[in-house]
Amino acid sequence: AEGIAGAPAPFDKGGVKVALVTFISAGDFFQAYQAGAQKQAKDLGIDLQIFSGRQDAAAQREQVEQAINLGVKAIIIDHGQPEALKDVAQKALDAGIKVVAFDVDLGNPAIPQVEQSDHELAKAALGQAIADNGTSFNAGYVYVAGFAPLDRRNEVWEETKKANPGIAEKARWGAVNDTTAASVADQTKAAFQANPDITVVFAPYDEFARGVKLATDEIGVSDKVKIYSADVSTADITEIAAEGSPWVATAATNPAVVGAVSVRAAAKLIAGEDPGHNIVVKPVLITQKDLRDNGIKTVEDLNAKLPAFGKSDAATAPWIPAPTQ
Ligand code: SR1
Repeated sequence: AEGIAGAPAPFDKGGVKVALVTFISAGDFFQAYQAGAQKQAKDLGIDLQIFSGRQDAAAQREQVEQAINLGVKAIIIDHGQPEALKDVAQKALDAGIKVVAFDVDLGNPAIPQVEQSDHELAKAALGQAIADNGTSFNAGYVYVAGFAPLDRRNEVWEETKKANPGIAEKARWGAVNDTTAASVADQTKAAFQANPDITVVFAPYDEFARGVKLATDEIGVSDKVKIYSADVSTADITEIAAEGSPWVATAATNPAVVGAVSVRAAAKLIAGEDPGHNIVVKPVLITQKDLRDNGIKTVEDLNAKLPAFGKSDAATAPWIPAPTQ
């Protein structure tokens, strides 16, 4: 890869090796995140090697070790289980390798943390749920503990219930695996069978929301239920905007932007610059009505309509080229 004229070393020469070690690789969010990271890497002359996660903590740990042995200049760790990663992340730092974490708290002051402002994201989605349904409703909640973004969103869910005693959580379910949406669909059917009075589902991960919609469509209750989620992709937009869809709002960043920010943070560290410790990409609220009224059909349409969604100023520098779309 070519270097960037006027950039600090080693970016003036190009060919800088960086690893992106993921925990979850499947699904629209993670694919778009990786694509955004890869685009920004290309523009920076970075040779980005992506290690695919299979929700396997031992394998991810092993991949961090492999990246260290490859002699990369930085490792981006995308999700994962902190206890399986803390010591190998420290091993990388000890070897002079910079480390950036996205959505996994490694509790290390030398490791910047990229996140999406999950509290704000959950507040936006739940604020819309209350605007649409009032402060008294029977809710279903999709959650899996142990993932930093889901745990942060859960804090807001707990606060929201506390502040609104009329919100009754009738059932809670969730799964994160190779086929998250299908697993959540099966669980949703069981939850609705036991609690047919659920009218609102908070499903703050798009794979969860997709699973809930699959189930409510299949059991014929989509006209009685409203789904509020996190994340967005072009496929999600199609599902949300579809005639009769129960999926009425989502709060989301553009995951490609988050991927680009993660790579820029790593690049700044390599160049000896400080990207900040907490690097936050702000979400926007997207409603079914917005999508329909504005004829938004793709993530590219959202980029064009909502500049705050399509780019982020986080971890920028004059020598870092803006990512090409
Ligand atoms: C299992 S964690 C899934 C979440 O990670 C990212 O933060 C995405 O927003 C997704 O909702």
